Amino acid sequence: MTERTLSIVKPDGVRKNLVGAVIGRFEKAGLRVVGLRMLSITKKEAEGFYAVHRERPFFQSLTSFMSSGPVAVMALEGEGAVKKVRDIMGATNPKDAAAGTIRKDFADSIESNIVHGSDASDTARFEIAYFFNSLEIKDRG
Ligand code: 3AN
Repeated sequence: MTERTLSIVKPDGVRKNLVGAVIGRFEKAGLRVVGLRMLSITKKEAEGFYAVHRERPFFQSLTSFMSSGPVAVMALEGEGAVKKVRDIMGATNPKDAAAGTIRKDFADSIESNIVHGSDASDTARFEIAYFFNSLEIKDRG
């Protein structure tokens, strides 16, 4: 099924000059970039984005990290896009990530793990709408 997902090159990925490398891996896997922006999000905006993790012990640290520098936010479209992106990213903790995944190759820790990808199609709809307006990306209808 053709679907959309949201990915973010996190502040550590931008600091390490990995924006192109991350997008390249997605494109090589057949995903199309349908929305793309550089943003510097505030702590409050990061808290809104990660609201589902509000009660988790790492919430404050995660939202501080996500607002610590610019991020590259993108909407990707393709066959099974949600799972494809998560497979290319690798496990949340780079120590557990499979060889050849973005997190295995580039991430320093479970928090500074280079990249975000939506975990399901409905989450993706919320996350894409959080960062892109209707001038930038249209509903597929
Ligand atoms: P994923 O990004 O692989 O879907 P989630 O949704 O469980 O992982 O977690 C969201 C983000 O929170 C992760 N990308 C990571 O940066 C951070 N995170 C998850 N677990 C931890 C943890 N135990 N300690 C610190 N940060 C964490």
